[in-house]
Amino acid sequence: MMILRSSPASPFGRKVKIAAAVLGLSDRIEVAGTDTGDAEGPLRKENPLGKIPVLIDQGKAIYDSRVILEYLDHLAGGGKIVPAGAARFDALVLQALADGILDATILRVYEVRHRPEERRHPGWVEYQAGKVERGLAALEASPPPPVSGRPHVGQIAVACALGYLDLRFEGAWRKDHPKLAAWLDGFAKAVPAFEATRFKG
Ligand SMILES: N[C@@H](CCC(=O)N[C@@H](CS)C(=O)NCC(=O)O)C(=O)O
Repeated sequence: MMILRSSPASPFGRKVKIAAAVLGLSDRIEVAGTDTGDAEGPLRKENPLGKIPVLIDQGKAIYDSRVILEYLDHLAGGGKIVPAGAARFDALVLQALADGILDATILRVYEVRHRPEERRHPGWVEYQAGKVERGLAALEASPPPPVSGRPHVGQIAVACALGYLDLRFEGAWRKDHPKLAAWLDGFAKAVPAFEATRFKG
């Protein structure tokens, strides 16, 4: 049995859960709830960066989410969610864009969660928000290919990024990005694991 260290609301952990589901590997993975603020638990020994998700397989720690998705694809025989050939780089760049949107969104969330109000820096928050806005604009101008059958890593990552914006910013992105909203609806229909992994806290 592999262990996935994650938390229910983690969008990067959600990438791994969706990937495992579409590859038929979910029953080989046990999810262990993990608090990234816990200095004494195993997380910081397994991943010195103290970030989730981490996948433990036979005592070996695998991170970050991109590497875990690649690893699960390898376990499933390869070329399933990480396409082979030229399509590989389109999928990986799409994943990098979606992960970058997530990184910037998470920094905005942490600014409020971890920094006292008088020490917040609006210019820095706007700088992060700009990354999200430009990323969403690029995706609206050129939405990911619709999902038919199994999604690839780029499509999984975009769905998790949009799902996280829904969770933390009440779906405000939807109004100005109708094509992307329609794309996400299509993803949700094609990939039941998306709804199944939604954080309902
Ligand atoms: N590049 C990493 C990002 C992971 C990440 O930012 N995880 C967040 C939770 S969703 C985290 O662990 N935050 C705690 C911290 O940054 O210390 C990945 O793809 O897995």
